[in-house]
Amino acid sequence: MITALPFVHPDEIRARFSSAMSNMYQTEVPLYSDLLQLVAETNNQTMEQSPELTRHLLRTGEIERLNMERHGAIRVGTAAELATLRRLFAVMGMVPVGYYDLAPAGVPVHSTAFRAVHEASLQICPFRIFTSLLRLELIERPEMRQQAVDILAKRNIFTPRLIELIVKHETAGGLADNDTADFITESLETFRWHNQATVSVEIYQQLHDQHRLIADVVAFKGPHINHLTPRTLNIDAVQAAMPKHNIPPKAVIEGPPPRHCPILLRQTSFKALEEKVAFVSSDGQIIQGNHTARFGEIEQRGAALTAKGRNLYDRLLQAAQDQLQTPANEENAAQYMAILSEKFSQFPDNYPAMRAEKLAFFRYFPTEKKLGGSATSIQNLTLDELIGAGFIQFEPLVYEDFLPVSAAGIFQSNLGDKGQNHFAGHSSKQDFQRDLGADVVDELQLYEKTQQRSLTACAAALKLTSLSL
Ligand code: OOG
Ligand code: NI
Repeated sequence: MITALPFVHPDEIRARFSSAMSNMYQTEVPLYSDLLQLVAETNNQTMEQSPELTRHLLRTGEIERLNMERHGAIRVGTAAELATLRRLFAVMGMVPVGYYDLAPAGVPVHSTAFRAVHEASLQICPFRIFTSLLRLELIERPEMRQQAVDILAKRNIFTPRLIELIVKHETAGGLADNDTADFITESLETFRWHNQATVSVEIYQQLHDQHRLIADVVAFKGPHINHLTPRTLNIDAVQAAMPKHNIPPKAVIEGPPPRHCPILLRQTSFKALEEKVAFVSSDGQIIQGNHTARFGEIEQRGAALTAKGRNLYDRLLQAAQDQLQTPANEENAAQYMAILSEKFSQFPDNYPAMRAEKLAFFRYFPTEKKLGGSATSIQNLTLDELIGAGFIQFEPLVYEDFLPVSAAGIFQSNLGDKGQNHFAGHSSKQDFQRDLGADVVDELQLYEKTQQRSLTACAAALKLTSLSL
């Protein structure tokens, strides 16, 4: 009798992959290791100093995922590469969520984030990967565009064994333990750093003159992971401590200002490293040179906002940038932060108000309060009344996604000052989805569903026939 080997759960594959990726990046970029240590120390201190925050992390379970929480970023050059990545990430239960157009901010890419979608899966491993596709159509000179297309057409970023395992997953419905180990080793091959370029130093320079990003995507064997970002509970503290640890931070933290109740995402990064690269001429001659691509980043995550909350966020951020007039930089960083805080005084900074005004998504939990003889008497209570009577508590849902303006700021800080201000050309979500071979998931619907599932669980615990917002 043949017994089928049990499949490893995609959540487990993702957890193993995320940890293997982190180990690989620690050996590739030792400064990332130092950053991890700094973040872990700061997180412990922050929790010691704030019992309220610790209680919140315990209630939502976030405390268990904190130390393994990270996101990475990669950039690819062709539709075929992007579509195969989608199939690769599907093995780990990661699907494309959201569409980010970075062209208006001067970065010739559009992107999505591969991640798990269900709160139970996110709890096991929230690993996400920001994935960008180079928009070759934005390269102005046709002969350069064609050259990039030709170079990219020659490379294969996936090993044959990896493709075999992806197909096996698709046809059999999963991967067994030994295949999982192979899958992880083989996929790391796609994301590791190659210190040999695929082009000559002259071609590299031409690509680089068009845009540094074009050189980074086109001149190498594969989409090297360009950063891995741990999650901190206090980004201001880490930003302040970075220089003392010889980790140079960018001038300003991207995203909202510091708040009592954090929202969305705040991010900062350290400058890209200059790394030695061997360029190969057509006659096989090797010339040593440099390339800067890989950097480090940290982030602090807060509440996921509803469409209404997000509109308010976008409006206040824009107002702050309009008032500053020039892009935030080293000289005006303090002034920018002051303007930002002033603008955001319009965004309520306590959870009950954010809930009442429907600015954020929440997760509802039944409390310890016993029903006693009140099972029938609470039947007709509204959610607000049940909260008021102490039967239900709520916690903000953590934002699992990215912010296009912040992402562009992170890109820019690593692309130097020569970057173009913006690319004309319309946003093309449809083109992106065609290249990806699938539609991207709408993140707002995911938060909505998680919120609703928590209400359903409360209704069951309190023996209510239904419960709605
Ligand atoms: C991606 C930059 C965006 C983030 O956290 O917003 C990003 C890249 O540089 O490839 O990672
Ligand atoms: Ni990032």
